Amino acid sequence: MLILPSVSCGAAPSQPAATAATSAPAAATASATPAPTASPTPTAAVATIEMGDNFFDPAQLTVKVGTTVTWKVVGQSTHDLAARDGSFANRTMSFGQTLSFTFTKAGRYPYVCMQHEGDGMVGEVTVID
Ligand SMILES: [Cu+2]
Repeated sequence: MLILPSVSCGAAPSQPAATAATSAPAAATASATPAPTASPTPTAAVATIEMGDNFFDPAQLTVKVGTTVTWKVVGQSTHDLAARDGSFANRTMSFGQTLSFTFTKAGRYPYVCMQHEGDGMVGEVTVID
């Protein structure tokens, strides 16, 4: 339904007729900026370890120094993380929650889910130069 304003010859002589038409926001945002969209930075190394219900996937992972590893809970249970050397840890995490840790030193980093260590929910990240 369309209702047209039926004010043909109103009693308002001071109508700002077409003055507001010049300040319309033009489409100036479409300037051709050559954004470097197709250049995935190869320096930011990342890896993901999924935390299922009572296992890490992958349980064994080898990364290079400087890699940021993100653990993500994909199971329905809650889980936690604890590196045996204490370099990273997180309390109870539920579905979708993550913990990221950047490894800056080479070495082996065994870790566990403290709740399910007895069920074999253990993993290890090996960091190489
Ligand atoms: Cu767990």
